[in-house]
Amino acid sequence: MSVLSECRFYGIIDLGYVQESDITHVAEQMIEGCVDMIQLRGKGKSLDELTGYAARLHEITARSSTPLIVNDHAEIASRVPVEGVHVGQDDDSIEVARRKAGRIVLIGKSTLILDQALAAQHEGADYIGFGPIFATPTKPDYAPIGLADIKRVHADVSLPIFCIGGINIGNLQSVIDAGAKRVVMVSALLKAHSIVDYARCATDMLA
Ligand code: 3NM
Repeated sequence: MSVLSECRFYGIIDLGYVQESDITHVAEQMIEGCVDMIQLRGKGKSLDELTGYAARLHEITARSSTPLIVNDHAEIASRVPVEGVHVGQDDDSIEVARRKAGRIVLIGKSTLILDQALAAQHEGADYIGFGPIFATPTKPDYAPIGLADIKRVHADVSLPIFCIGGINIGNLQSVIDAGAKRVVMVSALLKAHSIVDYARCATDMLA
C-alpha cells in the first residue's frame, strides 16, 4: 500500500459530481493520472449505498495499492477493507471513528484553523485536511481561509497536511508557493476534460 507520507495528490470522488454508475471509471482515470489517494464522499447517501460503492471502488484501488478513504462513516471500514476514514469537525471523534472501524485504518480530519490542526494532531489523526483555502462550490457554506496560514500550519503540525478547497491547476502553484506539499482536488479534477491529464499535471507540479 502507498505510504501516506509519500502521498501528495488526493482526489475525492464526490457523488455530488459523479454518477454512481461512473465511480469505478473515475477511479480508474484518477489512478492512471497517478492520484496518490482516493476518497469516496457521498453526502446524503445511506450507509448501505456507500458501503456498496466503497466495495466496488476498493476492487479497483486495491489493484494499484492506492489507499481508499471513506468520508464520514467509519462503520464502512468494518465492512469493506478500505484503508481509511475521513471525519469532519462535526463528525465522530477520531477515537470513536477508530472504534467503529474496528481495525487499524488511517484517519484523517478536516481542519479550518491552526488550533483545529493542532487539536487533530493531539487527538491522533494520521493526516489533516486544511482549508477551504479558496471559495468552493463543493462546500459552499465555509468561508475561505486563504494562503496566509499554510506556512504556519506546516511549521507547527508534523502530520501530513493536505490543503483543500477551490484548488485547481490554475491556482495550484500559488498554493505550493505558500508552503503546501500536498493538496486535494474535487470539482476541478472531476470536471476536467481529461481526469488523467489533469491529475498528471497536478502530480507533476507537486513532485
Ligand atoms: N472539505 P473543491 S473543502 C470536501 O476545507 C471539502 O475541509 C473542505 O472541493 C475543507 O476541490 C472541500 O471542489 C471541498 O473545491 C473541496
